[in-house]
Amino acid sequence: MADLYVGGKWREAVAGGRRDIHCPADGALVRTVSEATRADTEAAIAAARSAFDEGPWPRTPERERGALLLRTAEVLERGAKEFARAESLDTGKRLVESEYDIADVVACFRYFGGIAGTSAGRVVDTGREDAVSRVVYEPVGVCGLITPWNYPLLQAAWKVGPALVAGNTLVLKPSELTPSTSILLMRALEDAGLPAGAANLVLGAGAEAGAPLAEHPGVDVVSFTGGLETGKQVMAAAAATVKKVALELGGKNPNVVFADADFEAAVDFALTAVFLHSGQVCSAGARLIVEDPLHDAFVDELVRRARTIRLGGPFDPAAETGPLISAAHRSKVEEYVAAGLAEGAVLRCGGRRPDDPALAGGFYYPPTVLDACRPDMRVVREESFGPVLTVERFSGEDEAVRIANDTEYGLAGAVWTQDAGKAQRVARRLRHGTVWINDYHPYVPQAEWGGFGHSGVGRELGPTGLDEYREPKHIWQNIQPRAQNWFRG
Ligand code: TXE
Repeated sequence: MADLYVGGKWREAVAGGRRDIHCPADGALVRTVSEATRADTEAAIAAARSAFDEGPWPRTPERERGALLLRTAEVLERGAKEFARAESLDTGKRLVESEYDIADVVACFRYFGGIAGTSAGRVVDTGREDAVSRVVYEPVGVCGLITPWNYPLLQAAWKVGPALVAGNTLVLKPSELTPSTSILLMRALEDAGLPAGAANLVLGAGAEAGAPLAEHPGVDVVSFTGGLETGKQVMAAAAATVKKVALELGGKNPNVVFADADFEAAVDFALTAVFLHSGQVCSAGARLIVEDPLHDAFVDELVRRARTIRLGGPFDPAAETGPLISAAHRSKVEEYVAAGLAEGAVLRCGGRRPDDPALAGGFYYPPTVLDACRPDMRVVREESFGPVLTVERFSGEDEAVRIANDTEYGLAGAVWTQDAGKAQRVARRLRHGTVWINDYHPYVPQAEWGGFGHSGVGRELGPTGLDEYREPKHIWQNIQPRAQNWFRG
């Protein structure tokens, strides 16, 4: 099937490569897709370049570009069932989670469609009567958008929405493991009337199909969501052509629970914080940091409930969470658990593959709780990206903040307390891009998302998420030009 989208045409990979996509829940073949090589990505960059330099899209009024995004949101909403099913088959996540994701995708397109034309620039006071000045926004140019496998369509929407509304053209390269919804997204943009070449799609492995988006001089900005090590490679490659770079590289996110927290709610959210989507969430609350007097009762209850979480495939109504994305990823999670135990962590539950034969065909790993952890352990410092919760303990506000900030990452975190003053103080001191108070996970497209430290560069969503795709330009006009005679001769 022709499933690369280049210059408004559906085509196959020039070298004829194909890749099988399997559902991580049971190994079933989902589809076979084209496997792009550098030549395909270069063709897509050329299409995006000419659509930017000569096509109508950058010159289309921003309100009209916004209207196209709103039409796309309609198409997505109408096709939500098909999108959700495709997302679940590729990722193995529960259908209900995919349905939430698609609703979030629709909300994202509506947000960026809705703010189109609302911040056209500003007039600047020159202090002179003979000169006027204003700042306007221009699109950056051709955007290379590289997305991961945990929220395939949502991550694409966070990039494609603002890139298009700002008047850029783009090449999207989704994870090679989860291409299906990106194909559907291109069809939705086509249905909504996007001009040829404004959005292009290549499918395939990172080193072949993705790397040119960071390296190629024809790309002006690369926006990447994925792992820290790949993010560093993308940033280094982008330096050669001084591209703008936006990176979201995950986190090792603290969930801080004070002794005065609402016990039941805090336990409940501590479970969803880390075990939602089997921990394959960049903002997963993988570090539970509990105040001393509460520690024992809290962890006992958490472990009791973690043991009851039911694993299963996307369409199993009894399942509460699904498999990991791949065999390689499950092995990585297992290595982190082993490393934690070797460094002195105490295994409270999970820690080995389930023996239920019904789960044997998928990459399942059970909710795992490691107690008695310290900030210097590898399993606490590095992202396992699996259903693995490490537990640390603290005494008092200052120590809570010190431990929660003792990480190279800084994407998200939470604080649980019924003392509103303490909640606000701690929230301000946490060096993380999102802080929840007495909650975990909610976000809205109106608010910025992104990280401090190694969690990345730049922000997605919110007005700043749009700014990543715009260049401010200062236009100065002297309305009564007269010779200055600075040089007298
Ligand atoms: O990600 P990669 P992987 C973390 C998580 C996970 C780890 C590795 O800890 O265990 O990353 O996962 C493309 N040039 N996150 O290996 O490699 C790749 O094809 C250009 C956190 O799956 O970072 C895919 O499209 N692109 C994260 C995308 O990069 C390249 C979500 C991400 O893949 C490339 C997922 C290259 N040289 C994993 N190499 C989050 N921030 O939410 C690969 N890619």
